[in-house]
Amino acid sequence: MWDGISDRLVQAEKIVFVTGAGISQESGIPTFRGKDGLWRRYDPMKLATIDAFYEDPKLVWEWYEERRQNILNASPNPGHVTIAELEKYRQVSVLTQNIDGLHQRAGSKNVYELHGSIITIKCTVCDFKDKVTTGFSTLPPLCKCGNILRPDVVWFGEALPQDVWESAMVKASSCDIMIVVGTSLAVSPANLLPVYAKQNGAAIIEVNIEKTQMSSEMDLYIRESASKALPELVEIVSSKKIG
Ligand code: BV8
Ligand code: ZN
Repeated sequence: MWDGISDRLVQAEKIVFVTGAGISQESGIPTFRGKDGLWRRYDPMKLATIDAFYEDPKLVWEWYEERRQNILNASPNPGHVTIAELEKYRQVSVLTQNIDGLHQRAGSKNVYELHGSIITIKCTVCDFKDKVTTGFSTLPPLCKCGNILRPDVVWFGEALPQDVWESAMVKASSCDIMIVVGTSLAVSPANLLPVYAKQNGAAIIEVNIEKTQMSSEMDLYIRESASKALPELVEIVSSKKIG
C-alpha cells in the first residue's frame, strides 16, 4: 500500500497526522457525513451551532450526551494505536478534528484538538471547565454558578482555540510528511492544513475509504480503512531509527 512513498517515510523525521471522524468510525463512532451519518432527522450543521444550543439547549445536550456515552464506551482501534506507537520512532504530531479523545487514550502524547473535546465540559458564563466522564441526570446540566454548562467543542461559526490553531499551522508547515486520515476535508480552517504542508515541501498522503476534494493533490492516496492501512507504517518506519 505504501510502496510509492516508503523511502520518504523512512527518511522523514517529522510526521504529522490530520485526522477526522473516519479514523474513529471503526471504533463504532458514527462519522458526520458518511452513510452511517450522525443521528436523528437533524443535520449536525444545524445542531453543532451556538444558535441551536441557545434555541434549544436540551435538544443539543441530548445529542451530545448520547454521543458522549457512545464515545466513553468506545475503544481506540488499530489506526489510533499505530499513530501512538510511531512516536517511538519519529517526531509525531496529531492534528485531530475529532472530539472523542481516542488518540490520547491510544497513547498519543502530541495531540492538538482543533475542534475541542466532548469529554471536557465548560460553563457558558463563568470560567468553570473540567473533564466529566459520568452522565448527567438532568439536561441541560447546570454549573454551580447556576448557568448552563456546554460541551467544550468548537461549534460552526465559532473560532478554533487560538493557541491550538497556531501550533497546528506551525506543525503542518514544518513537517516532512503529512498523513491525512478519515476526513472529508469539508470543514475549514482544518482543511487548509494539507495545503500548508504541501506549500512547505512535505509529501501528503491520504488514507480514506472514499475520494475527497483533495485526493487529486495528494502524493499518494490509499483507498483503505484506517485500521487496515496504518499498521503497516510501523514496520516501514521502524526499519530505520532517526534522531
Ligand atoms: C470558523 C465539533 C471562523 C462539534 C465540528 C458557510 C456558512 C457558515 C460557516 C461556514 C461557511 N463556509 C465555511 C464556513 C466555516 C465553517 C465550515 O467549514 N463549514 C463547512 C461545513 C462548510 N467552519 C467553521 O465554522 C469553523 N470555525 O470558521 O470560525 C471564525 C473566526 C474568528 C472568529 C469567529 C469565527 C469551526 C468548524 C468546527 C465545527 N465543529 N465539530 C461536534 O463534533 O459536534 S466540525 C465536524 O466536522 C467534526 O469536527 C468533524 O471532524 C468535522 C469534519 O468532518 P470529518 O471529520 O471530515 O468527518 P466526515 O464525516 O465529514 O468525513 C469522514 C471521512 O472519513 C469521509 O471522507 C469518509 O470517507 C472517511 N471514512 C469513513 N470511515 C473510514 C474513513 N476513512 C478511513 N477509514 C474508515 N474506516
Ligand atoms: Zn458557571
